[in-house]
Amino acid sequence: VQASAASITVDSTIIVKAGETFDGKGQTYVANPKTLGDGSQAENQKPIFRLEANATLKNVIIGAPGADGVHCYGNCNVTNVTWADVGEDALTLKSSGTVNITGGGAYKAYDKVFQVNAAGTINIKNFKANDIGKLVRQNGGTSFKVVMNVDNCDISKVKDSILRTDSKSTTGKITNTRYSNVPTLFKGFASGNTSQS
Ligand code: DGU
Ligand code: CA
Ligand code: CA
Ligand code: CA
Repeated sequence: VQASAASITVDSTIIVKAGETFDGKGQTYVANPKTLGDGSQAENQKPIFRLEANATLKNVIIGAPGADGVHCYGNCNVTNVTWADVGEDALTLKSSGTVNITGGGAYKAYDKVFQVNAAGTINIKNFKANDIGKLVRQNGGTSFKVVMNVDNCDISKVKDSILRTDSKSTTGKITNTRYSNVPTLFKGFASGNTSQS
């Protein structure tokens, strides 16, 4: 990890070990495009941060290139993390658990912000998103159950939808949230599995 005046370039994924907290103190972290990924839509880029079970990431700005953002292996807490220019995606749940995203925001996501590749729960609270494809996407074609909750968020300029799944057991709930320029709130859910208030 090399520090510069403006940002910290990450050459190899920063691992936050089980139960530990990484506090970025408001500094900006960017991927080394040669080692982690260029933040394009190419798959198989590496994350800037890998959170092991029950790890916490807080007070971080992820700048460009964002590569594959943050990977969570089990429960994780992501507090006051802002993706200034989302790379391939912003955060992925890689193995089952509960992801709590509180505060922060995501901007300039060509496609997905939060990618869910394992059963679990994603709680998004007090979060802003602008200029995105989708806020949450359960991995296409999967049928495991994901509980998606969005509360007190501010979401604007969305191309596709806020929450999207192909799973008939997945649920989506949006409360107390402001939208502008959002074509669809929920896509692919079974009837009765969504609520908005
Ligand atoms: O099915 O799993 O886009 O985690 C194909 C792959 C793909 C994932 C996903 C991700 O869906 O790579 O970024
Ligand atoms: Ca992807
Ligand atoms: Ca982007
Ligand atoms: Ca990805």
